[in-house]
Amino acid sequence: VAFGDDALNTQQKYDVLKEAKIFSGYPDGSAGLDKEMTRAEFAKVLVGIMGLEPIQGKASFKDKNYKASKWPAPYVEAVYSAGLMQGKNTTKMIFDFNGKITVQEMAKVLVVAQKLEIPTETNNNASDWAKGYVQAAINAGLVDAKANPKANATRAQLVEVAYDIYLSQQKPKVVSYEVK
Ligand code: 6LA
Repeated sequence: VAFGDDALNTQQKYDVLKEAKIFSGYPDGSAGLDKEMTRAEFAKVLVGIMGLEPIQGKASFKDKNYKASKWPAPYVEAVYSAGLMQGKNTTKMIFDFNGKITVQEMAKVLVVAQKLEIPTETNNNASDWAKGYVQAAINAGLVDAKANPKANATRAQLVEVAYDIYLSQQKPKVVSYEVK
């Protein structure tokens, strides 16, 4: 792992992300690592770590109470437009922005964001659509093989994944150029 990242525990990774204004934390100052997050909250985190621009004035989804004027929409629209999240039903256009994000959904976002290779062999209890994503995340050491993929993700699990994506975005890009 680059930069000795493994030296940081989850709280320290959270502190880095909080300093970068990606997580806000709770009014009492706690990280709430045992708590869960909604899909909209995670979309907001993703916008921060991927450096996306929130998209104003648009509401692509038909979820009840999903409106361009409400806070989740610009973040949901940004991750949708970037191809990081597509929602739960692309025919009915349901995002489920108030639903809790699960471990397998988190794994999919991680794999898409990091462009991880999806293995052909899987050995996990995820839903069919998620088996490859979860296996890729397990193989990359970013999801515990013992975690229940269908369970809601904890903020601790989300911090680990968010930090990994955040770091990969901070690394200098390799620029190739031709010398004539
Ligand atoms: C439309 C579809 O097949 N959605 C899948 C899956 O791709 C979705 O992944 C994420 C991370 C998302 O992109 O929003 O969470 C919800 C998942 O829903 C799945 O269908 C139930």
